[in-house]
Amino acid sequence: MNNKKLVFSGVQPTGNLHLGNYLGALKNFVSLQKEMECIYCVVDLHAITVFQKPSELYNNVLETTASFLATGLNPDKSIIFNQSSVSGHSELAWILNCVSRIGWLNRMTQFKDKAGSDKEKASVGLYIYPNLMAADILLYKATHVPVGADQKQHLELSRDIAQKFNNDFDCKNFFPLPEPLIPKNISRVMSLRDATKKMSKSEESDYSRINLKDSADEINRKIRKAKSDSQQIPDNIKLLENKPEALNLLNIYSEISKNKLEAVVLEMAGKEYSFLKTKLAEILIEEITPIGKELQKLLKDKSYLKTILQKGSEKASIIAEENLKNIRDKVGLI
Ligand code: AQP
Repeated sequence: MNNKKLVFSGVQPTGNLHLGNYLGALKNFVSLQKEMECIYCVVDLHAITVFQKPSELYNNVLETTASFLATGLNPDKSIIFNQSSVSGHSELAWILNCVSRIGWLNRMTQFKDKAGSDKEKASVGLYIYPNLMAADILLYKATHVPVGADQKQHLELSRDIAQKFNNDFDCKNFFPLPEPLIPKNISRVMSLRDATKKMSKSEESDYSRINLKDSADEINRKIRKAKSDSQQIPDNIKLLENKPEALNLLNIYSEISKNKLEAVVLEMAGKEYSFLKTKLAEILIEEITPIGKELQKLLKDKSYLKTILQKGSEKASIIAEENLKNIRDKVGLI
């Protein structure tokens, strides 16, 4: 078996990237490119599982690419490309649609959340999205996948699909079983308006999230308006169990300030939440606004962004084609 470590992950071009994408995924992407070979993909085929206006999708693909670069991904170190430009993703997804089981997909909670109460009206693509995600990863025989906690279930499904393929086609270890790399401290950043939901691009209220493009004023305003608690900050984390909004703000502060949650709670104990909010806005502005400025600069040169995607796509296609040849062979396709 090939023991080479290879990282793959993707981000949907469905709008402004936010603090959740940054802490749950992008920050990890950047540190991994120092240690391993990495492939990072703007997953445009995933985005269209929910209708996207074509002109908005086009711009969002470029903006997600710019966000990758602005947070520190280096196209000379990592392969950066958009999913639809390498047709092997769709081809392998079809093969894996035939390996994956309907019962497995029926257990996916993200489909239930995104389809809402009227599942009959959801696209077929949204339902089989996890099979495409498995194809994204297995097409490159990736061994490690940095994602936020919300993607854990999909990644487990990718492992099940890889295992079943290896069994069905009698090729033990052909596909490695990909390992999730989920941030330990803050794996799920919650909405600033309702901390029972994750921070998300598609949430209607812009006040629910900090976007990478937000100005210092916007960050300040959003943190001030964020839900917290009317009581003072307690000196024990256990007392925050039923206060998800307060816990979310403290978690974000702990992650950005690189201090343990316990230490942050002790530092803030007895203070009003307005005190935490002032400090939190300060460190967020320091961390996020330089990314936003770089992002705005990169967006002025769309042809540069397209060149990055094209070069990445050429590199990704070479690996994908080589693996697809072997996959077709295993399945018996001529
Ligand atoms: N709130 C979050 N906390 C931690 N990690 C998160 N991620 C997303 N939201 C959070 C991680 O970011 C990566 C890219 O996610 P995505 O854009 O491909 O899809 P998503 O998870 O569906 O993100 P959104 O923002 O909620 O998009 P929409 O609203 O379009 O569905 C993934 O690794 C994800 O775990």
